[in-house]
Amino acid sequence: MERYYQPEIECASREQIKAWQDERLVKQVRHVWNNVPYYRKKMEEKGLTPDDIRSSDDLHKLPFITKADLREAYPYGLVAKPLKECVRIQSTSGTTGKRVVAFYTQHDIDLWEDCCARAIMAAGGTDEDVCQVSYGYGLFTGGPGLNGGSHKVGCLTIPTSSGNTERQIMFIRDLSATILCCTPSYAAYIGETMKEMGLTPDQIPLKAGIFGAEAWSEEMRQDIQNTLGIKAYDIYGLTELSGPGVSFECSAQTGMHINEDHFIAEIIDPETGEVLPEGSQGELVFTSITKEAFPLLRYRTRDICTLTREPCPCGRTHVKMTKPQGRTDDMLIIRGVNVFPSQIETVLLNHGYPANYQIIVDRVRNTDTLDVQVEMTPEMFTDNMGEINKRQKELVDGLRSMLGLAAKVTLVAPKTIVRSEGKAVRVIDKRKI
Ligand code: DLL
Repeated sequence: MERYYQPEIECASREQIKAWQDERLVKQVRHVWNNVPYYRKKMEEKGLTPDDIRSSDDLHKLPFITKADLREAYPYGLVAKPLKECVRIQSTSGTTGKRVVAFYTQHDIDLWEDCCARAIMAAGGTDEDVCQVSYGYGLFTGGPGLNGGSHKVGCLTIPTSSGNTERQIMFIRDLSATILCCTPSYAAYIGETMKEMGLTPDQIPLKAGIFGAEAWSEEMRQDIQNTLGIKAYDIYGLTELSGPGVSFECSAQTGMHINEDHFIAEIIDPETGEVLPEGSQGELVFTSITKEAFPLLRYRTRDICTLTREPCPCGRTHVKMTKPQGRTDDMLIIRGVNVFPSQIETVLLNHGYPANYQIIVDRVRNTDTLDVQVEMTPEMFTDNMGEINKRQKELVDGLRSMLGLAAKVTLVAPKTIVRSEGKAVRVIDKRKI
């Protein structure tokens, strides 16, 4: 049976959703115009005033906002509420440049946690469940977001945060956790550790997992589902918009419903900025229409995906996004060919390898090189060079037909590639361009 947290919203008619979006967008534009000089300036540069935005049909007129804007306005330049009304910040990991700091009023936190509660109930969660939150807590939004959602559903919540994998497994077993929330790469690692401890899926009480914060393929989903004996649901979000729960998967497991009462989604051509028709693949752009402290209008996520409003068997009416195929800034251009790490992962998993791999890109004598290091499982491990060469060649062929590119593949011994407890680092680009 499909479960909803807020059925009157999640299953509302398309007309009702559009009416909410129209009204909230108009209000939001006035809010930022009145309270954020940075936005007002950007709108003025385009010759716009709030009167030009009368409904969501006018959304395309507004300027985009990008990560560069967020950095320029750091730390307080985009805050739309007096600081005394803000109660929390969260922040991205910020591997390059300045961190992005997002602000929340109590109302913003409430709505964010509602979105996470919707995700948990869509994964079958109820107040009878024990939900272990193994996303990192702290500045990262994963732990706090799912923690709040779990409380709203009424689950018994175990805030383990990430790390200490054997203790994670101990809690899952001792406290009979039924739902696990963490990154997919950490879920795979937990599964691997359970196997090493001699545990089979039927000895583990888990029934569902809510995994996101990084790209993961369908093949990886199958792998995790089999190892943990659960149904694995995807969840998407970003700090700039609140955190996890911007969209989430339902029982159909065919894309993630975007919480359209809070976010308006568009797909644009990343080169030209032009809005693309429904069904086209492109860059996802979000406008947050209910956030008070840190509202973003037409924020370019750099995530690449497709939107669909085909009716969903779960009964939810909100638009669905496909799993992000990658990020515009994740895409590697290797000898002129566009390569997404997710394509490489698909080839590896299709050949029976686990998702423990590293992609090393370099430039040698003006030519790009692509080296994929792939870990063997203990069962497939061999030191027979003939056998290793044969398997490496199979993967090279598989990658050539997926990417149209010659790659070098190196099979490495089990446990050589560092495991991730949060977001996995798959790509090392050594090129200095
Ligand atoms: O990763 C929020 C989150 C936490 C989502 C827990 C889901 C679960 P950031 O650290 O700001 O926020 O990173 C946001 O991560 O733009 C995507 O590129 C990527 N991402 C998030 N969820 C998914 C997903 C959190 N399900 C960036 N699939 C986003 C693929 C994802 N990529």
